[in-house]
Amino acid sequence: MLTEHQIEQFYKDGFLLIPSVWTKEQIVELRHTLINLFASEIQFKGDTPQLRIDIFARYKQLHWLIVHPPLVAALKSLLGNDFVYLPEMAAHKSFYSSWHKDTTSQEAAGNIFQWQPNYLMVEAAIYLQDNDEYGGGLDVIPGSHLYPDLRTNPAAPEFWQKITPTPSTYSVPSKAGDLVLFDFRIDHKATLPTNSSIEEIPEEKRKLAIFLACSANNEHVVNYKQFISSRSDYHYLKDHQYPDDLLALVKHHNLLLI
Ligand SMILES: O=C(O)CCC(=O)C(=O)O
Repeated sequence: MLTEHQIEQFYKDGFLLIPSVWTKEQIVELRHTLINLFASEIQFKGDTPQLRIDIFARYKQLHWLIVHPPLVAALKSLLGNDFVYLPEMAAHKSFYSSWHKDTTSQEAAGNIFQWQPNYLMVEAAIYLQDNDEYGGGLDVIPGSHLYPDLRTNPAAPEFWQKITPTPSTYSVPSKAGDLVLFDFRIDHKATLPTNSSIEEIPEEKRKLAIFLACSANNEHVVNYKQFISSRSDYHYLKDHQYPDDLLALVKHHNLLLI
């Protein structure tokens, strides 16, 4: 469960680092699971050598993760006891995104519901290595979840220019086992290695990460699902179904998965 101070910090900064949500043994197990997953042949349209999508529908060995009590407690504190897991759950291997908001695409498509006062969608990021000179974590612009999107809104540059102090970047110092929660609207990117090229990163430090999209339980869940279902790269959502054993597990824990 998060403290009031942590919740305030999240609302102010747009992200929160929560230490030691997983044990060292669980991180070793997750790294092992993901290494095997990425070593196996691509089976599903939309997957790539760096990306596996819809991971909870497809991989039973990961089911325990979404009912992991410390994760669930953190999400309930922030999003409410009836929070919703969204159908956007992925694993990354050696993938490095550049600056964006997770609302950039929906905004580019003309949606504005992400700026409604009750909108609250977060990404629960599980980085399976420390964020250090090899990268492997998240860079953010603290506070930018409240600033307009520079990529979609013509008025944004003028807005950003007037902000004091000038917005700056911050590399979240996460350790393997920590949880990073970030608002979909925060400007963020993957932390790059500082001393080596991506190819030179030692195997045990190779970036592996899992992202779970979650929301407060309100009308924007339907808005977002409608938006992603309309995207051609989310073809897995056509006739999407979770397996019965996952639905039973989630129900047993009084959680919601749409
Ligand atoms: O690649 C990363 O580590 C950052 C995650 C990200 O950009 C995203 O989930 O939108």
